[in-house]
Amino acid sequence: MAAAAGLVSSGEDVGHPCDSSLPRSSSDNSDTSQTFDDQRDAADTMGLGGKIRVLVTGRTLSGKTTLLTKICGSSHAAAADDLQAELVHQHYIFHDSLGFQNPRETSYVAVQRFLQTRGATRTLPQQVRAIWYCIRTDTHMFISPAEEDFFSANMAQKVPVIAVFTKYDALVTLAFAELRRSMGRLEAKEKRFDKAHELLQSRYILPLKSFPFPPSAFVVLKEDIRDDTLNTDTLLQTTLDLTSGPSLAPILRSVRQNNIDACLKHAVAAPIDATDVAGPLCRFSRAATDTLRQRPYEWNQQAAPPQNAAYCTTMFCEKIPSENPWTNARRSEAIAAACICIDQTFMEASACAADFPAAFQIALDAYFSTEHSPRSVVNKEIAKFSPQDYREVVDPSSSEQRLMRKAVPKLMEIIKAHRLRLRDE
Ligand SMILES: Nc1nc2c(ncn2[C@@H]2O[C@H](COP(=O)(O)OP(=O)(O)OP(=O)(O)O)[C@@H](O)[C@H]2O)c(=O)[nH]1
Ligand SMILES: [Mg+2]
Repeated sequence: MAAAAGLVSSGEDVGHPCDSSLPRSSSDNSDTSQTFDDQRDAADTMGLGGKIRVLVTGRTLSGKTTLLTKICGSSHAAAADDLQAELVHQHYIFHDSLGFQNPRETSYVAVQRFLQTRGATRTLPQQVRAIWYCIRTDTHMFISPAEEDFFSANMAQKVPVIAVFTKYDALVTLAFAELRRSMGRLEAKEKRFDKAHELLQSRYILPLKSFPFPPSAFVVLKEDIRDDTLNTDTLLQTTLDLTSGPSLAPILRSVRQNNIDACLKHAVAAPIDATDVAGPLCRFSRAATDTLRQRPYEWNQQAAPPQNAAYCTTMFCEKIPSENPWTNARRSEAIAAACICIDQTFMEASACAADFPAAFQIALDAYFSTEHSPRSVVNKEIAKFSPQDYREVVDPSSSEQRLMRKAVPKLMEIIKAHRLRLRDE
């Protein structure tokens, strides 16, 4: 028999993070050893040797649980209907979903929620790093409504998807039957594998590739999954290729973004009453630096020493001079400007500028530039706040009866909606 598993095609290139349109700071000394870099982050992560979290999902009765039982051992079957259950393998942590055919099924909605929740987590080990989307090839439904939805609506977001074709023996039998209509038994037997490969391409792979968010790779399990001879080497190697090195960069970026966003509420709420408008800058910068510092694989510590907050405060105050007294709107504009520029610096500019202050200066210049003027759009939205937005009310999202100002969540929404992105993704 042919190889047990076949990689049909794979791959998605992630460009170098510094191949960007970001203007270089004049102080850039091109000493790349001192710069923050997504790719180096990715390399560091590999060195940590953490297990890779994989979601196994897809078509009903496509052999997902059988496959995982084979890979992880027989104890798995008992937890097969619990998506949260972790199946621990030497190098992987698997989650086994119940299958679906239609996007309205509860198991599909559960997968959707699971991916959203995991996507919002703040450490790499908590993130789903790959999805095995299993598709059985023994039925007449080549592409299901669930697949149409999954690969059109970008359900996987930044997580690479491997389409895993199962029950391939049935497709070979079908290929043989089709060939028999026009040729003798011996000839059909000889040509049945080529014909099955052709059917796989035309009925499954080409339609899947035509979706807006297609799988990153396609793997065929050519043997019966229940057989002892099942070989999963290609599947596991493809998973490793898609979850390490440069391929990891989008997930690392999203973890970093989640961490910065976690600091945002405090960065907005604390200074909204304060007279010192440089406060948001320092608070946000310190909180974000401290948070990211705890996770060395997500942040290069050298890139943001704490004293940088002081340099950045000076630069910031040159753009927004102190006012006495501050109006609510002016204070909100300053908070938004500080948060947007710091977010930009942590997320992008420091990947290419010489150091944190240089990167922050680039962000400030872009935000305050008259050419693009993101600042004017943000300020127009802040101008729509009413005086009541700045008064204290009970925070409905808090379990304790905590007081907050409506302006805080509104400002957070505005900041998130107007992230300053200078680099072409
Ligand atoms: N012919 C054939 N049958 C298989 C293969 N793998 C699994 N099966 C059978 O297919 C049926 C479904 O297998 P499961 O592993 O439970 O499938 P699943 O995808 O986990 O199903 P759900 O969780 O209900 O979506 C079982 O009866 C298996 O014994 C295979 O490679 N070939
Ligand atoms: Mg199952």
